[in-house]
Amino acid sequence: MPAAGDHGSGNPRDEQCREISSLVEKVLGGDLRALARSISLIENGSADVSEIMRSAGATTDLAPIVGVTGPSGAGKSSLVDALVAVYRRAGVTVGILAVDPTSPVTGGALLGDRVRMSRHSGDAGVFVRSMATRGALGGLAAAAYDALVLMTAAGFDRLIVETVGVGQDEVDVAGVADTTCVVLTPGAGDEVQAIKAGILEVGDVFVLNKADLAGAEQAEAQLRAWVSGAKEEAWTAPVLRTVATSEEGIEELHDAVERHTSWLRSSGEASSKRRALARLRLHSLLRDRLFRLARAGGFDRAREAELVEAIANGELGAHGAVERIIAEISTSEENS
Ligand SMILES: Nc1nc2c(ncn2[C@@H]2O[C@H](COP(=O)(O)OP(=O)(O)O)[C@@H](O)[C@H]2O)c(=O)[nH]1
Ligand SMILES: [Mg+2]
Repeated sequence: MPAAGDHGSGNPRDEQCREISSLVEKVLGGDLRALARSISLIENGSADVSEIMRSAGATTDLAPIVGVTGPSGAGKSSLVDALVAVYRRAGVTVGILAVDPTSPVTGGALLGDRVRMSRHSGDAGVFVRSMATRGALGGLAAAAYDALVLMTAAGFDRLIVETVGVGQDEVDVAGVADTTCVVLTPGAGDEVQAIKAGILEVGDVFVLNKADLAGAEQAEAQLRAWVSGAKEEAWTAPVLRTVATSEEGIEELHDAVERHTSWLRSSGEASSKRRALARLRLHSLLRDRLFRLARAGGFDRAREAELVEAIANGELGAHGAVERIIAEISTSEENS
């Protein structure tokens, strides 16, 4: 807060706040460059993130989020590109977030994505953004969510999150989506077998892409068997066959996604999903903030190294170490 008598001349904190609110003002007005800049701040774990998100307001009515997840090379970006074309024909605007925790932003996978999405470049109704960092405030899923909130604030009707790979990070990010499409291909049997449990659980729509390749029939049968054996729920996850490159099955995919979106609303599932997500975000942001507080309060890397050493040597239990850290932070708080 500015001190009393401050006339705004040169208080850097004040200046910063004004800058952030003017940036967010532009985002709310649909300025895509401002949107991109804000997302960069989020991605870099900037100290201004809380201020940005506060200024953007509590966007409770987030645009529906479609998650597209599955192994690398399955055709996710190609499918997203084709799906976006269907939305655009209906006049629906789309914000896309491609999340790849494994590669830097300049990496090959994302570069490929940009090329595949290039047909929509120049269309102001489509916003494509990559996000790669793990360092973001509250983790990748929280950063992805904040980016999607800003896209909603900028006026996009539909949001799509493409997550590369199928590790825990990606499943977490997929958890942000309202409707998760799991994309698989024929001949990826072994790979799929290994990750089966995780993806079967998160999938609302299953897509067997590259249905033009040999083995599509068997792969589809296998996938159907797995899906029907998975969780028993009110929503029956459809299994669709697509050829993203020639846009076969894309209208069906679009319809399945829209059907799931309507079902979420009518069944009340949407609000319980949002509530679960709100709790998750709250926890991850709180953990992150408390950790930063600890860092600022004396639990620096040197102190951390000492404690780690002590725990590893058996001189101190991890629980005992945490007690000490808390005591040390409290002391530093009282002295400040
Ligand atoms: N034969 C065939 N190739 C496809 C299909 N969909 C995508 N591809 C190709 O598969 C490769 C990987 O696609 P991409 O969309 O980048 O996959 P992602 O890594 O899952 O995003 C590209 O060369 C695409 O042209 C399909 O349905 N059939
Ligand atoms: Mg891709």
